Amino acid sequence: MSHAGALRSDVLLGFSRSPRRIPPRWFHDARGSELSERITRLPEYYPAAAEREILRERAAAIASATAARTLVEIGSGSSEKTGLLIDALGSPLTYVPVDISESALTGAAHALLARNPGLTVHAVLADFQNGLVLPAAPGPRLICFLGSTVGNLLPAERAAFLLSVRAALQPGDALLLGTDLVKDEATLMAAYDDGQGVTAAFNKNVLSVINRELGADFDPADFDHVAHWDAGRERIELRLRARRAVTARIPGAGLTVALRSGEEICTEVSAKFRREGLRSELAAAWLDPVLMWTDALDRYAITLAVP
Ligand code: AVI
Repeated sequence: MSHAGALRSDVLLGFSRSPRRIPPRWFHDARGSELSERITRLPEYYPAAAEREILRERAAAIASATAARTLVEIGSGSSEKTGLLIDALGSPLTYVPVDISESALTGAAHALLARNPGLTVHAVLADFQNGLVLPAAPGPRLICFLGSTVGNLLPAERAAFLLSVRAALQPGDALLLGTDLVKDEATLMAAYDDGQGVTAAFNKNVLSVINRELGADFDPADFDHVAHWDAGRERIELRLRARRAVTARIPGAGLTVALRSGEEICTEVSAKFRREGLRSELAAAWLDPVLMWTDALDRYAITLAVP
C-alpha cells in the first residue's frame, strides 16, 4: 500500500472507533523526526540519557558478546548513540538503518559515513511493522531496536514484531532491545509533558501531517496536548484533547470528523516495562534474553537476546 493509502486507511479506521486513535507512525515526517530528536535532548526526557549511559558503559561488552559484522538499526536513531556501537564493533562493518522516514535515514547515514568512511551502508526505507525484510549482509548480525520504541507498539503488535525479528535472526545473530522501565508517575509525566512544549508540538504535528497528506483542515490550536499515565496497563498515553467542538474535513479519506469539546484522540502509547514481563514477552517469541543492563538509577534497560 502507498504511504498516502496507508495513512488514509489508518485515519478511516482510527477516527471511526471510540476512543479515536491515530497510530504513532504518522508522527514521523521531517518535522516530526526533528522534534523527536529534540525530545531526546530535553532534561526531563530521561530515557535517552539513561540509554546513552548504558551504551557508553556497555558497548564493548555488547561488541564482544555478539562479534557482529552487520549492525541493523530499526528506526535509525541519533548517530551519536549508534556511533558508540559502531566504534565498539570496529571494522569491517555493514550498517543497515531501517526507517519509515527518508530524512531520518539519510541524516543518520550521512553523519555516520562522515565519521566512519570505511562503513558499508545499506539504508532500508520501510515500516518495520510490515515485517522485517533485511538485505543480504554479513553475519553475525545484531538487530538493534533502541529508544524504547518497542513500547510504542500495542501488546499484540509487539508480539508480532518480536516474532518477525525472531524469524529474521539466524544462529549467531542477536537482538539488542532498549526498554523504558516502570517508575514513579511524576518522573514519567514530566518526560511526556516537558516545560518547553516540545512534546506538545510533536504530538500536534500528527494533525499537520494529516492536513498536508490528506488535505484536511485541522487547526492544531484547537487541541491540547495531554499525557496520561495508565497505571493499570503501565503505559503513558499521548492524547490530543479538543478545546471546543471541532468539525474537520479530511477529503483524502472522504471523511468529516465531528469531535465534542473535550473529546480525545489517542496518538501514542508508550509502555513501560518490568524485567519479568520483558523476559516473558521475549520468551513468547522464542528469544532468550542472555544479558540485561540498566542505568545507575535503574530507569531503563537494554537487553541482549538470542534465538
Ligand atoms: C520513540 N518513543 C520511544 C518515544 C517514547 O518515549 O515513547 C516517543 C515519544 N513520545 C513522546 N515523547 C517521546
